[in-house]
Amino acid sequence: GSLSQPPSQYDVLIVGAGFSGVCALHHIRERFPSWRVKVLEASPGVGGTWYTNQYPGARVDTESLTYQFSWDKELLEEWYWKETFSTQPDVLRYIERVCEKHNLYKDIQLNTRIKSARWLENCHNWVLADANGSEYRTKFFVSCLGFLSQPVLPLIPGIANFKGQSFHTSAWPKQLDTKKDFAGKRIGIIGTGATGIQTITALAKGAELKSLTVFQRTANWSAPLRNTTISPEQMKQHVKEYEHLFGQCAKTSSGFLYQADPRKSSEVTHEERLALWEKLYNGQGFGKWLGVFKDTYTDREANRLYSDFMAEKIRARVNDPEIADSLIPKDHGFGMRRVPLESGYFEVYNQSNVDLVDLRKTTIETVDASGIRTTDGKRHDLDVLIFATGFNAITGSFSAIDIHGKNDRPLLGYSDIETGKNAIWVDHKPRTFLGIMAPDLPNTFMVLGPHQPFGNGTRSLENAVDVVITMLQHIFDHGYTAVEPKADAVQAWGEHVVDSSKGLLGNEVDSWMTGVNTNVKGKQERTVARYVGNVVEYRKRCADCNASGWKELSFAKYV
Ligand code: NA7
Repeated sequence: GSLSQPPSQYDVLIVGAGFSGVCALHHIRERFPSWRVKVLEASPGVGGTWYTNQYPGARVDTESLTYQFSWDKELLEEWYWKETFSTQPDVLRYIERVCEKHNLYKDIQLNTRIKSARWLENCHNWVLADANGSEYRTKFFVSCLGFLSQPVLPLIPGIANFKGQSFHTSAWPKQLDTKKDFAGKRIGIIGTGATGIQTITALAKGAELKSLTVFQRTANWSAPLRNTTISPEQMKQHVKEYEHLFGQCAKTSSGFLYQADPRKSSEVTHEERLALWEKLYNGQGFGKWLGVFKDTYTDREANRLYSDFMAEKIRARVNDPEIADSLIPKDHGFGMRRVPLESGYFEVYNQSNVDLVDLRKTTIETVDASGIRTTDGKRHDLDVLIFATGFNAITGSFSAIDIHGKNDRPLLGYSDIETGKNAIWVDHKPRTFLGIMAPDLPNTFMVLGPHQPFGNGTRSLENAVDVVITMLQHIFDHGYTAVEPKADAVQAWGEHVVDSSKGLLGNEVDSWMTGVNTNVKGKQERTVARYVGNVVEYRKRCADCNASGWKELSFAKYV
């Protein structure tokens, strides 16, 4: 019915109501009160990642105190975080509260999955269409799609034949009560990334499973989260320290509370190394990833020493030496991939009902109606099969929307297809300016898009939203109707992104962070998909561009 109606007209359309979309909506509304602004969100609720990922054990690995918005002083004073690292329901409750408090829901349209976006050069507008065919016209398009929001199933033969219950972790059935419904069941899970590790631990500890079989392709260096509860008295104290905490995050290279130790591993004695490592290992959160000696992720020998220390920790926690060996990564050193934080993960392999299938020793031959057959001839009969197989990350979020920019140029395409070669990002290789804009995509602004720093997500997205606002303000002040990055600015930013990643050992490892996904077309080769330079410098660069009047952008006026 809506097809025949004229499209609604907006000044700004934001796609996605996760932390990014909510922050963008609030700030754009404050700055431009007369503008027609709307958020379109595919899910039935706000929260993005924190709405979607409702698997057991889902929890934030960043201290909640530094993961929340910094701009609502009142809410900062009111909000009580029960734990240092909050559960998914608690994070979701927080973002819902933000929306209520600021009356944001009135401008958020839920259950609206955008399927296409087309730039109209003749009127300097975007036209977006949702899954029902309704169209929305807007001057500016702000993408807040999230960088881990397109779930991916593994390319394993036969997965459609499985007759038991099966689902991706991000599509965890809402009505499922794992304690009750999984009791006595044989559960299989594929994937041991941050999600797999949280899910495996929660399931093994939280339900009387008949068996839990973990199919692990690449072992990950996981290390203790060491979560604690926060008493109301402690919370009162934290509230007084907010300025200091946010100030500290603003000074570190990735927006967390932690900064590398200024010494090199080779400059200190073995005892001094051990002292720091033990302190970090026994401390909370990402300190053990980020607070290490400064050469840990650039010097192979320094990394080997730290990895050996971590390997010993794993060995000490797992009874069976063979299983321990499988759980210790051999193909990459500690911290070269995103370090999943765990709470008793390694110990679950000491339970008699938990099995590890090391896919480096045997691979999955096929999935059939009743389970998995591996190439060593074994059958693994299962009632439930869970895919903790991750996401088509970063650029992948854009692949669910058919986006066409200037001259009808597609945003994404593939080099093995003639028409795909003309795409703006061929084979998921991003080209951007500051990670905020892309060439031939006028009036489009990305929050947490490719080539942007991620780190502590909320700290990064607040900055990205600020940058978008400064660009919009500039456009508004001059009466422009179209803006896009200049070709040389895109080129220079691309080079800077690559340069700042040089020398990092993490570049030599496949993961979503290096743009690789074995299950996704065009993602077989490594690429620098995110900005891994220092966030402090990134922010300064953005501020400098603004101060000098955005010379990197070209502007037009519709006549
Ligand atoms: P990740 O970190 O991408 O992990 C996906 C896991 O699934 C990883 O262990 C993969 O092994 C495994 N996988 C993927 N495909 C297959 C196939 N075909 N066979 C076997 N195993 C497979 O996703 P997460 O959801 O855990 O975490 C994403 C981010 O969310 C995380 O970093 C946090 O920032 C939050 P592989 O390593 O590719 O060998």
